[in-house]
Amino acid sequence: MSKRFAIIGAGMSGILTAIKLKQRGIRDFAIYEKAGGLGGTWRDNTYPGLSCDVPSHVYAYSFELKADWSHRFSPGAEIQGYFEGVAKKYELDSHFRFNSEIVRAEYCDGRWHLSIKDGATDVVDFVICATGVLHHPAYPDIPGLGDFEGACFHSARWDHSVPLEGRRIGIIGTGSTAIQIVPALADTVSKLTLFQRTAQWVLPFANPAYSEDEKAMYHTSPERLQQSYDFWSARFVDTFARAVIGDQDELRKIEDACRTNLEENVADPDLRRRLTPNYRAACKRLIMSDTFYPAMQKPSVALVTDGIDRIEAGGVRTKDGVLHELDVLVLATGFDGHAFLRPMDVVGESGRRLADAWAQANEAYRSVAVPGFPNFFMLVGPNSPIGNFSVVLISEIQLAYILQLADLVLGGKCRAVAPKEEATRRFNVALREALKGTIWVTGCRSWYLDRNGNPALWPWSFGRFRREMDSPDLADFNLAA
Ligand code: N01
Repeated sequence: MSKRFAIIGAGMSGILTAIKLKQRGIRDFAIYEKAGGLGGTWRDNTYPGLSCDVPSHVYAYSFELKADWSHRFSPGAEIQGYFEGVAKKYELDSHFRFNSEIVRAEYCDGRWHLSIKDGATDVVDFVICATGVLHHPAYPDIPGLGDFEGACFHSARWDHSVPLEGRRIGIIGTGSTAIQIVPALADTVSKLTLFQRTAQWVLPFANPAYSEDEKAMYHTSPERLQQSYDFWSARFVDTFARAVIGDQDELRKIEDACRTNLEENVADPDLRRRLTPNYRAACKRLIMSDTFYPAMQKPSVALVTDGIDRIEAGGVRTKDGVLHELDVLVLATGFDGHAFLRPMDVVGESGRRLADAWAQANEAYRSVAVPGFPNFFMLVGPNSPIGNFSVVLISEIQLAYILQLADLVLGGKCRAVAPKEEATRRFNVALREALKGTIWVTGCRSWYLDRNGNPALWPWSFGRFRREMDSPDLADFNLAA
């Protein structure tokens, strides 16, 4: 009997999974998506200035490189268009089940029984969760948030019906998102107030447009396109990825570049002081921008560093007593990067709940599987190397690993596969130990850190990730006969 797969999530990882299943001749699968369309983060985020902070040539499937990206870091709408185009090319339409949130997945009699929010059900042999990381908006716990009388929305839920031209806009937060919004709006609004709780290190990365000649060159020469993919991949691996896990030389170069950027590009000493972070560069996700500092010095833009006391009908009142009057308030306050599959109720063998297994911490075996949850896999799960590399390549590597495990079942070697408790514990002990040597735990607050203060990232090199994910060590798995 053929085996059925459910893919949960129609973003980058879900589309990838569907393509790879089809390429293996597997047709019996559905892609469940709670929203009304595909694209994940690129569907949800539409804020002004949105672009990828990973170069376009590497933010693409390795088997589906795109020659005609408009910019080195392409705009969000273009990336969304890329995923829509790829899904169309691979004829995934009939597999999508939009507006179909899986609320429960229960392993029963050797199969996964899925309950969808609208009451529908499905029974499958494999579940591959592609539910994303930066997916659940984090709303700030600031008194009076509901009292504001103007328009107020999260950056990932941008309300495009709200006019911005000539109006007073406030932005809370100074992460990658806010730092893209500020330059995009600085010339449109009458006043833009950026409420900064913590300053950011900013690496000056230019975002040139690709010329028509360059696009034509990449189009006619797949080798050159591949070279560009390899170049940007290697650049990440050799610099940034090494720095964050402890290469002090690389880290120093990044710190120097950030400091020089601030010193050379922010003229006013007081503004420079207020934009100077008090923690080490790359402790938080590093910001790449050469437009943020110029925007912050425009007459229409104000930086507010006094803490927020409360939000009132007319605007934001800071702790110094000043009311910053606003027409629109944008919450660029990030995401809960630790929710993973939640709020889905996942029940594995012997009634074991994922919520209980993860009550203390999200612990997985090499980010992709959890003991007691057979034939159930995750892409970009806990401790994936998301802080250091292109998430697309990470997902491809993890999926190739997962499909090798699925092959054991598909090939009749076993009925079900799940990691052993002991192997998972061993992996997580080593992980915690290695995380102590990373830049992420050097004393800053960031979305990387879980409630125990542990970064949800991969603390080793990219080479090690590739090696460990090349093929499963079957001694670490229970193969049910
Ligand atoms: O969110 P963040 P983000 N009062 O968590 C502040 C990816 N990304 O959406 O630093 C006041 O980084 C908070 O302050 P502090 C990228 O991986 C990718 O900007 O905690 N302020 C911080 O400044 C990125 O890392 C792209 O003190 C409050 C900000 O809100 C990740 O998404 C583009 C507050 C949150 O920053 C998240 O970035 C954009 C409060 N109560 C983002 N609560 C692309 O490549 C929070 N803050 C497309």
